[in-house]
Amino acid sequence: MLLCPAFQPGWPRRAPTIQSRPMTKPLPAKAVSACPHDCPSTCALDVEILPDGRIGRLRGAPDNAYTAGVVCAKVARYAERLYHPDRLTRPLRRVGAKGEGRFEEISWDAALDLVAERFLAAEAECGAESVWPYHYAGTMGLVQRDSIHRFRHAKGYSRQFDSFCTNMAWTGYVAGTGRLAGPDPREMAHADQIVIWGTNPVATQVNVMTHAVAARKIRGARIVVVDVYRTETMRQADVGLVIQPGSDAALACAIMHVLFRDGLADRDYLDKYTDCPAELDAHLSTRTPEWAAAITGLDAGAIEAVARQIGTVKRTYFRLGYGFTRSRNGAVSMHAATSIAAVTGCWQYEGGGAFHNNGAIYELDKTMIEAPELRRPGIRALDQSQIGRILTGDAAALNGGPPVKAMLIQNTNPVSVCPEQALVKRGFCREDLFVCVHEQFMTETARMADLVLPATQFLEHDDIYKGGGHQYLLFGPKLTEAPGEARENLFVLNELARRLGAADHPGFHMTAREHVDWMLRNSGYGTLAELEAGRWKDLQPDFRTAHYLDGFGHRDGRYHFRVDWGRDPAPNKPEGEPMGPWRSMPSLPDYWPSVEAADAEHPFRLVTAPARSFLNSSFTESEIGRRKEGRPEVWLTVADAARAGVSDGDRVRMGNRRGTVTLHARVVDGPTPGTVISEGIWPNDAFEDGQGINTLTGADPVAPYGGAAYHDTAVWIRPA
Ligand SMILES: Nc1nc2c(c(=O)[nH]1)N[C@H]1C(S)=C(S)[C@@H](COP(=O)(O)OP(=O)(O)OC[C@H]3O[C@@H](n4cnc5c(=O)[nH]c(N)nc54)[C@H](O)[C@@H]3O)O[C@H]1N2
Ligand SMILES: Nc1nc2c(c(=O)[nH]1)N[C@H]1C(S)=C(S)[C@@H](COP(=O)(O)OP(=O)(O)OC[C@H]3O[C@@H](n4cnc5c(=O)[nH]c(N)nc54)[C@H](O)[C@@H]3O)O[C@H]1N2
Ligand code: SF4
Ligand SMILES: [Mo]
Repeated sequence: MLLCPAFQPGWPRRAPTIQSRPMTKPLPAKAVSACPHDCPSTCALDVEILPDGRIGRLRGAPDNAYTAGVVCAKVARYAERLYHPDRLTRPLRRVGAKGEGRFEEISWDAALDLVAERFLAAEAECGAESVWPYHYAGTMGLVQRDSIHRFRHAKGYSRQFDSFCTNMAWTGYVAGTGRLAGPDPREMAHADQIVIWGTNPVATQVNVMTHAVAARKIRGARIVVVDVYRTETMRQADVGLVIQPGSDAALACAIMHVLFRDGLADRDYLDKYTDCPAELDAHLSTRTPEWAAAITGLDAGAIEAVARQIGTVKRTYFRLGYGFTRSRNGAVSMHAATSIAAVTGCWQYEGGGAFHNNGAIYELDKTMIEAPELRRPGIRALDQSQIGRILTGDAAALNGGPPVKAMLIQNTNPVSVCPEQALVKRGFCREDLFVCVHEQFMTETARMADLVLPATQFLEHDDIYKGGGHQYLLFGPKLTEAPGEARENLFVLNELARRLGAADHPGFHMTAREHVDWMLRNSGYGTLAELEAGRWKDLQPDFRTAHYLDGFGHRDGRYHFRVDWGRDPAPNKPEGEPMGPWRSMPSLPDYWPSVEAADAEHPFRLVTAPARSFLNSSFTESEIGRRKEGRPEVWLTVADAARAGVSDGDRVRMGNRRGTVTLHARVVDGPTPGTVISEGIWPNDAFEDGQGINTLTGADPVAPYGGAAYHDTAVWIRPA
């Protein structure tokens, strides 16, 4: 396989460092903001301004009812990231070989001219679709994240199918409810039982714990956690269920079986609010606890017990995460877990129901930011998870269009976070591919670029944020100057559009504040001045709406146990694109054995769960975070370690047909036999041979229409 120098050990790893310039403008003593990171909590922040004008500690706003004064440790010490000596501060042009890491400084004008020239050349050679603006959610700010769509539509560049994160989760939830919204997340504090399913909030969205623990303190609520290993969240739970990866639907079906069998299903509720309860009851008659025990690895008694608890406690709040949907059967699992709440009818009660994400409540008019009216018909969408296949010329992944010849990348670090990493790296090594990366740090993706542009961080630009895990709209103003010549995403896109002769749309001539104000006014939410004065806007729907007491989101107003996966709403599918492998999906809740199963050659199933001190690939620049996380490891049980012939602390190799990584073994108790865990998306160069964890994960599209199954990978493990 072709390997660039950048991916061979021993090459320079660090960017040229330029110290950030000292602050000159005086600032108020305290300021407000919102966390921009890709995290459902979207915390309201109080920002401390030190006497010398620099940013001090960040704290959770105590008067925000969801944040309630709590933020995670990595954001509390944000000054470390803001003033990090490795911040990019000048535009850099590659002078060495691709990926070698040698750059020279150039001016912004020269840099932007170069991008425009290369984009026009690609367009002339292969058509506009050969340019692929590539992005994700490094910032969740709506202006700085989504303006790239206005840019792509104005030029007719390739569209992007966002498949990293939310597809299976959102699709599975909406298949049941018909709408991506649920009971007020603050109601968790009024629950008598909280089922935290397939998420590790102590690490990934700390505020869930605030409200769950409040319920325990105030009401003596029981906390149940379903995961595939003993996470920090499970350690704080009253009941912990450790199951086989990808087996959640079996657990959910057995719970519903017991509810029907033992008269714990709410028949009145089912008749009034659901589509086919009798059919579901009959279908589940063979999905017994014993049946599920064999699939999940739990014992049947434990399933009976938790089913009884769920059936008898009316105020049960299901907090359903993303983790358990990152499997090839993830949408089916999410739908099955959500369906439990419809069988017990707990939706009717305060503190009851099933919550995943509140995306549907905002109804924002983003047309000025995204300019959908400029979109030309027939432009292909490219799957962000399949960038490796796309850049190496896979015809199916190219979706009937030309090769990709030029890219602008903002807000994401694909060389680290994408599946099939070996292919991704090979693609970025292509000499005929022009890549411009706009970044805060010299990430592994930036190091592969022809041109690197320095980006602002959230305290250095204006933007607006909405909480997926709550119901607030929040503004985060520019509070401090960026180091050196770092510029916001909006600046880059507007300037490029101008140079490319595509800046007719008024959105290319507005500041971030003007965009926010326009969006608020046109969405019926007042003005930016009003939002700033009130600090945030609480958009929680009323109780009856949030609990679906006037009907669910489907046209018939009912919760759907029966799903037509090929035709039902597909919340993330790009318009006009085909479905994925949906045809064999079960139409009623069921265990669907479509996971990447272990076999004789790959006896272990790997889950790549998040690390507490990192957020995806962000915060890996933090010395404190790296120290806390230690080193890349694979965690396995004593029996599995023996089976692999390795011991605690050993250097080991872990691999499959996609590649091999080298890391250290840690023996833990917890996962079911055959399940191994590797926490964190460590930088690739934290691994001995530069091959990161996503070398092992697959980019095959997950049912029903695509997505990445990051926690569903069969591997072998050997002594190194
Ligand atoms: N093995 C494994 N891989 C995974 C996952 C997993 O669980 N396991 N999770 C997947 C998931 S859910 C996701 S969402 C993806 C996310 O993966 P990424 O999209 O890479 O996520 P982030 O680290 O949040 O952000 C990427 C970059 O955005 C940059 N950035 C932040 N703000 C700005 C800005 O204002 N402007 C510009 N230009 N850049 C900015 C940051 O510096 C950072 O380098 O990873 C996926 N990859
Ligand atoms: N500290 C930190 N916070 C983060 C992130 C991070 O990387 N680090 N990432 C951010 C992003 S982009 C997102 S999308 C969210 C995601 O946050 P979550 O919704 O929490 O999802 P995941 O992080 O993918 O995984 C959560 C848990 O799911 C478990 N899991 C994996 N497979 C299965 C399964 O088959 N069944 C069950 N029951 N459990 C399973 C994992 O072991 C893990 O403990 O977090 C955000 N917050
Ligand atoms: S918990 Fe999430 S939203 Fe809150 S500060 Fe941390 S990363 Fe940001
Ligand atoms: Mo994500």
